[in-house]
Amino acid sequence: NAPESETGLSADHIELLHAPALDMSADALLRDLTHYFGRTLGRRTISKQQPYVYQALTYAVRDRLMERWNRTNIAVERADMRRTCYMSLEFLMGRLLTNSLISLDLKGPAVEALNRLGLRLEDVAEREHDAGLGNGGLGRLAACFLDSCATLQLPVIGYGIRYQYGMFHQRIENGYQVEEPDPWLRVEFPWEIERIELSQTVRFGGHSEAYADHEGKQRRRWVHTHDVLAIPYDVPIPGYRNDVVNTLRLWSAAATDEFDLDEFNAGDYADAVAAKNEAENITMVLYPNAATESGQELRLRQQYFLVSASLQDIMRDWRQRHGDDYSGFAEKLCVQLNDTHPALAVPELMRLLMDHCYLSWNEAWEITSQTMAYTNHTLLPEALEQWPVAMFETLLPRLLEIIYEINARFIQEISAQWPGDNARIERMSLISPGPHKMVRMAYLSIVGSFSINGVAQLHSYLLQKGLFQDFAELWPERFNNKTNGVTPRRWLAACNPGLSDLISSQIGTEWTTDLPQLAGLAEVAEDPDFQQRWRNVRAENKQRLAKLIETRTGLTISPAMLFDVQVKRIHEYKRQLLNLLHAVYLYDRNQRGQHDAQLPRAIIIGGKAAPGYVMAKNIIKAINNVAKVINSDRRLHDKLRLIFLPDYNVSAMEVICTAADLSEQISTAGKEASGTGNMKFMMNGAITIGTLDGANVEIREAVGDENFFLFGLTVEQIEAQRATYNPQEIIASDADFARVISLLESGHFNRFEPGVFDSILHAIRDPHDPWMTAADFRSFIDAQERVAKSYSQRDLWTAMSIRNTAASGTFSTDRTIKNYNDDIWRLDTVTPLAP
Ligand code: B1H
Repeated sequence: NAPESETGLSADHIELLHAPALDMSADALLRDLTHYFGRTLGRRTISKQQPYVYQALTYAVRDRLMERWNRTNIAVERADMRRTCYMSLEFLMGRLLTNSLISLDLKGPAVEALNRLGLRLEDVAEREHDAGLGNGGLGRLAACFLDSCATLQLPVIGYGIRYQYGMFHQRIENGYQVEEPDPWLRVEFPWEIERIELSQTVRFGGHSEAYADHEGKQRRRWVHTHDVLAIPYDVPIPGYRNDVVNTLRLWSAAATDEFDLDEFNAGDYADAVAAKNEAENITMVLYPNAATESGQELRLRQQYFLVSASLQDIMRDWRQRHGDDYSGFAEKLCVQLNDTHPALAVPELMRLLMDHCYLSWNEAWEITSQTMAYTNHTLLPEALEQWPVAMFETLLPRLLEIIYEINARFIQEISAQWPGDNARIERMSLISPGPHKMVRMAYLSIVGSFSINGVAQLHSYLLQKGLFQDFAELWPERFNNKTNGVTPRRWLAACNPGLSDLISSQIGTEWTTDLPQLAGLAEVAEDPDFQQRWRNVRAENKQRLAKLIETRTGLTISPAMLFDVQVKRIHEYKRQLLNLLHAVYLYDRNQRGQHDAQLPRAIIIGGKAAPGYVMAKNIIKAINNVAKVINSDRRLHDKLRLIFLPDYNVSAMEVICTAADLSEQISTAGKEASGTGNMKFMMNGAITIGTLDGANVEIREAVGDENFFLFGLTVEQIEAQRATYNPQEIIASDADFARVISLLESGHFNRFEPGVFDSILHAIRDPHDPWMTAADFRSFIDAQERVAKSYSQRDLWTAMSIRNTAASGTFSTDRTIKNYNDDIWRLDTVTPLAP
């Protein structure tokens, strides 16, 4: 028996709760900041370039999060609340300081504290590196979800990987993309708390064998494995002014303390230690593929590492509260799989329940398939993950056995329902046929989940009609839609303070947590005074973006121009090429003195290409070449500019989305699952030019056709015209299009670089072009002419802009998360313990 402490608690388990809650005033913040700056960080002098004031302020803010974090966790634990684990290989968090200050209602005090040091919050916040642990939409969605879960008081924990190197930085050299590493942890990341006491061991390799337990029961175990240590780092996720602080738990790989004794005894001590380095490689780098280029064994290791460490963490927590009774597991826990990247959670939970907890197959399967839920994010067949069976055999032999067993039982189920339908079995099998057998991760996810959702109405519909048709026929009740959103805290309140204040002056401040209230702005859409104030704010924002562009490219643009913006990953289906064709078209008309082309316009394009995606890199080169010619033509200076903005990321978007007039959402219909940039632009008052694809469909419905520039073929038309698609003929029969193509062919944009446009021209003219760029050219040009006409009517454009913001209320992740919770998670809300 442990001795009684003075507090009367047993000494081996004292909960050391904080003394009085910390002061939230500017004075207290300044005192703490000074303490951390001088005493903890050991710095004496403040300089603009250093990160130390930022770090000291972050420590002070973190202290204030910490007490709320504890009080949230205690409340969840005491009530043994049902929880959701959001499992994702990507969390694209961006910067955290401003967001945390706003959530804690500490922005005013922070501004004041810094003012007393002669500093501005914007400058200090700029010192923070983006946490770039994601590629694009999928990773940023996960980050927005965490914000909304905390704001809605839902006990949701994010599980991810703490990559040493995040998304690469992009430089442009002679028009080409050059990748540079992002060693974001080089300067300490002050938001994380290492929790080495919660480390887990993850196994790889070895083999699976049968054995008899002490009762003589036949069991299986995984032996002779190479083990890797998983160390968790927790990041606090504050809700908006509600004292809730949730957790993002990121795993980092390290070598275990054990040595290979054979090598050790052979005297190769140093080699034995050095070999341990390999373990750390697992979490070294984020794979920069927006649409999978799969097959890399290290990527499979990452996926299993995340899944196994997280599920073991969940099991440890479970045993603490429930011992060996797993009967209520699925009632207390939901695991949401962010695409198929963590799909190994299905066989891994089976393994843990059977091999470690000694449950039967049926018991384990009941729990697993009632716990997992799967979100699909893409219809592109090339992005559907498959892993070679051969890779499983060497890397994850025990999991492969379990996958085979899941498949065998699943095929029995199909045979029972469709006797003799072998074609169906082959179509639906978790293992693809052929000499190089593959595990189909999407099918594994579907079979192992009670809910399967797409990310926009159209996308979910197409999933059920196409890609997953067989499964939707078998289990229609499992399929549902959850249209994406974005968090209005980061994507309006924090990034656009000018517009936020204007909005609040009109409709009050509740919109930050009840975004549909923005609808109240429609009333003043035509009010001249409000319109003027709206334009003033936007003009300031455009100035800010112009400055960013000047810093990054040296090019100056006038805020009087129409800011026509397309920022997103570079991919053929997103059709940056179509945008480029329009730029060349405008250039050509300007050269010929055509009057309708005189609307001053700055076309701004930004985005990264996957390093191995040659075509995407060629598109970047082409944009830069055309830009160079346009931008060096003095006569065009105030009329047309084309800008490629390098190193597009979350914090760039925080500037860009507040300043765009026109939002380019021009993917081939049926290819963009949802899009979320489209929502950020709309919320901040940009008007969309777009196809009927992804969430554009819902955006247009919400704002009305008269406030949206629609163009292009529909999904049905695309599919109907594909067989007879003849781009050469389309080009030949359209004089403007023909001029654009011949200008690109002429060498005008690549005088001393023959051939750099060849692959692009070939793709546009290819009758098998999957993206059918030529098919939408004329319709796009016409829509752009409507844009120009509307923009030249100042008041009309302002009204359209206000109406877009007013109609964006449904695109908050608060709404998305409520949908997830109502239909899938069914969590109660947590009230943090009172201080
Ligand atoms: C989306 C991805 C993705 N869909 C593979 N799929 C990856 C696929 O590293 N990989 O292997 C990474 C990401 N990302 C995007 O998800 C969709 O294209 C968008 O339309 C959608 O808005 C977003 C969020 O749902």
